[in-house]
Amino acid sequence: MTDTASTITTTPEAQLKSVAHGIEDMTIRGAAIIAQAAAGALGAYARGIWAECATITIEEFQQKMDWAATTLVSTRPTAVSLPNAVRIVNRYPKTTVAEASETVIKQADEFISHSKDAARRIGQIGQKRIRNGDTIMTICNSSVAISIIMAAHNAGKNISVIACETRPRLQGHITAAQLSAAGIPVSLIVDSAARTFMKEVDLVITGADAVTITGAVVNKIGTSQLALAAHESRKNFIVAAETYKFAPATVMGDYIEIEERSANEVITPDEIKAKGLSNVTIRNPAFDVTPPEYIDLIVTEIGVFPPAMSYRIIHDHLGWDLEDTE
Ligand code: RI2
Repeated sequence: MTDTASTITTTPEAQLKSVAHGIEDMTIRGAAIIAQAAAGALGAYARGIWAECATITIEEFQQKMDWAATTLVSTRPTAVSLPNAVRIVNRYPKTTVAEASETVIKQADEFISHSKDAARRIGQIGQKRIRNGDTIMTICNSSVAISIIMAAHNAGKNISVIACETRPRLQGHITAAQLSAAGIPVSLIVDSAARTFMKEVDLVITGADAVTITGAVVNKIGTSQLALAAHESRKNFIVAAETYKFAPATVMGDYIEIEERSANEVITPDEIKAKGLSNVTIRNPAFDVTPPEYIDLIVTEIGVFPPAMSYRIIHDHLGWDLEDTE
C-alpha cells in the first residue's frame, strides 16, 4: 500500500513493528499488558496479511507469522508472559490460510480476555489475605498486585499502602497515583528505605515477570530486597502472578534472562561528564530473582499456591510437557 497525502496507510509489518517498538522502549510495559499487546499484534497481523494478499500460501503465511513471533519475543527477554502469549496465540492448523488466520485472531482475542479476567480473579482471591487495617508495601507498578489492593479497598477494608518509587524508571509513582486516586492512603518512599519501613508493614504484595520451576520469582529490581526484609521481620510476602507468567523453559534447566537496560536510565551522559564518572561502569539490571524461601504465597487466577507448587501449574495448567522442549 502507498502513503498518499489524504490517507495514511501502513502495512501489517509496520503495525507489528510499531507494537514491538513500544514494548522495547517500555511505552507498553507491565508483564500482563506486554502479553496482551503481543497477542493483539499477532491477531491484527494475521488479519492484515490475509486481507492484503488472498493468494498467499499457507507456507508463506507460516513464514510471516514466524517472523512476527520472533520480532515480538525479541523485544524484552525477561517477562515470560510475552513468549507464553505468543506461543499460545501462534498455534494454528496448517490447512488453509483462512482457517489459520481465523484461528490466530480467535486465540488472540481469547488470550486478551482471559488475561483481563485473570487479573480480576487474582484481585478477588488475593484480597482475602488482606485484613482490615493492614499496611501493604509494594514495588514497581504491577497491575495484578494493584488488583488485589483495590479489591481489598473496594471490599471496604481500611488499608494503606507504602509504595517504593522503583528507580530508575520510577514506576512506583504510577502505583502511588493510581491508588491515591482511588482514595487509598499512600506513602511513597525511596527504594533503599524499604527495610526501615518494614516494621510498619503487615504484608508485602508484588507482581511477577516470571515464576520458575523452583518457585523463585523474577520481578522488578529491588523486589528481592523487600522479600529479604519481610522475611527478617516475619511479614508475609505475597506474589500476584497469572498462570501464563510461569516459565515452562525452566523445567528443562533454562535460566530466566535478566534484562540489562541502558545506563542512560540510571544517569545521563551529561551527568556522567559533570560528576567525573566517565571511567565508571553503570549497571542497570531491570529485574532480580527472589528465592522461594522468601515467598509465602503466589496468588494466581486458579487459586493460591506455595512456591513449591510451581511445577504443578506449569505442567497441569499451562499444559506443558517435557516433550514440548524446543
Ligand atoms: P503486571 C513490570 O515490569 C514489573 O516488574 C511488574 O511487577 C511486572 O512487570 C508485572 O506487572 P516492567 O514492565 O503484569 O515495568 O502485574 O519492566 O502488571
